[in-house]
Amino acid sequence: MRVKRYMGETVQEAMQKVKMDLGRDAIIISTRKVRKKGIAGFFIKPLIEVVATVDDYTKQEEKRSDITKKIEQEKENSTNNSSIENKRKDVFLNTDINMPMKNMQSEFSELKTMIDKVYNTIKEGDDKFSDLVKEYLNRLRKNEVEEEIISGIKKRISEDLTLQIQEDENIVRNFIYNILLEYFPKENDGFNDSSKKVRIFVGPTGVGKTTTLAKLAAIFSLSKKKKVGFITSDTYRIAAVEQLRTYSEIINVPLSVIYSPLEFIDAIKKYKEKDIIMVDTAGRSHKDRYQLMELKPLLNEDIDSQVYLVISATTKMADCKEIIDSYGFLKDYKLLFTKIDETSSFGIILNTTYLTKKPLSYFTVGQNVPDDIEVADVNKIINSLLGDRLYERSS
Ligand SMILES: Nc1nc2c(ncn2[C@@H]2O[C@H](COP(=O)(O)OP(=O)(O)OP(=O)(O)O)[C@@H](O)[C@H]2O)c(=O)[nH]1
Ligand SMILES: [Mg+2]
Repeated sequence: MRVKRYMGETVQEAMQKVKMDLGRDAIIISTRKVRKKGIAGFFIKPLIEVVATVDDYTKQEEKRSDITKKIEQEKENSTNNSSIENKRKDVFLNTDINMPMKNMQSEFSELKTMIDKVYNTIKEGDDKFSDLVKEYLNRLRKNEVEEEIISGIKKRISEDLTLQIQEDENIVRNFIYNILLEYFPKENDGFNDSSKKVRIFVGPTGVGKTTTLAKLAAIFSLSKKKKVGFITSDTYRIAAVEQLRTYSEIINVPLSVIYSPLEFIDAIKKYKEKDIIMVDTAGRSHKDRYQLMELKPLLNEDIDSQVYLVISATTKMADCKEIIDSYGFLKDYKLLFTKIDETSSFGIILNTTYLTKKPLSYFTVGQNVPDDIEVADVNKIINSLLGDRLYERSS
């Protein structure tokens, strides 16, 4: 790993030097203003010092190919042994390399969900429910709705609907619809909502925070004629700042890059005349609590902000539970689901709302900026859970 220091008169200039020298994947370790020592230093504009590094990619590649060679060798050695012994070794090798211990917990939780599902479906074989009700319960299961929610629905059906009434599709569908509706907090963000000026987007890596922020900024600024400003604290990789800078140029929205909590407050002050300030943050692994704590200064109590927890609809529910847990330190937030176009099971949206009791804000349904975003529509989600195909693309 190479660690180097770069100086510039502005952040952009120093970053340019980093990029030229280390490439786009450079990782920024620190950025600070430096003054020349002594009294004279106070009369000269401070310089910007950026300390950056880049992972030694080739070493990693070498390591990887060493591991591959080792596996090949192990496999070759074992071809002479008995087939059972072979299989045992293969399983051992695959488990060892592809399934690190930290994933075991999530695998276990998935297995448990599967067993619950099978058990509950078998139990439904009794005479308490009509085939129609069973069909609807299975549609929910297909959408990966949590068994706890399904059990609640079954309880209400067996209490309130006789077997004869359970044959009426309208009644059954409406009954389940209304139960599901209770799980979604009412408050929704429209594109016209202007209750909060500062909007902060947080969430795991790669879920679509920056793209979503650009979509919303384009709508607010171009269609709704609002004055929008961007702030990003994602200075971890150069490519991340550049991604937002590109959007800021296309949409014609100013961008402030901040490196410290103090600069955050300054940037907010600078955007005094703006209607909406959108704050991008670095994607953080929910498994890294230390990294998550870096978000805390942005949640400054003196700044009235709306936080959006951005989650991809393609996330496995076991992982989603961990994400919700690790962002539990957020006082209040709205849920924003991305990549709805990439899934055909919508249970995650209901399950997360049920577990967090947080309202939905927006859904994103593709990569196009700004078209592929919509105000979260509870009605559409519930109908999708009940089997309608409303999020399918026509093209
Ligand atoms: N299919 C699909 N892709 C999306 C959607 N939203 C974002 N993406 C894609 O997801 C990828 C990651 O998007 P980003 O906006 O960079 O994600 P991010 O959360 O800012 O990522 P980090 O800042 O690295 O944590 C890009 O290729 C986007 O085009 C969506 O709704 N549907
Ligand atoms: Mg981003």
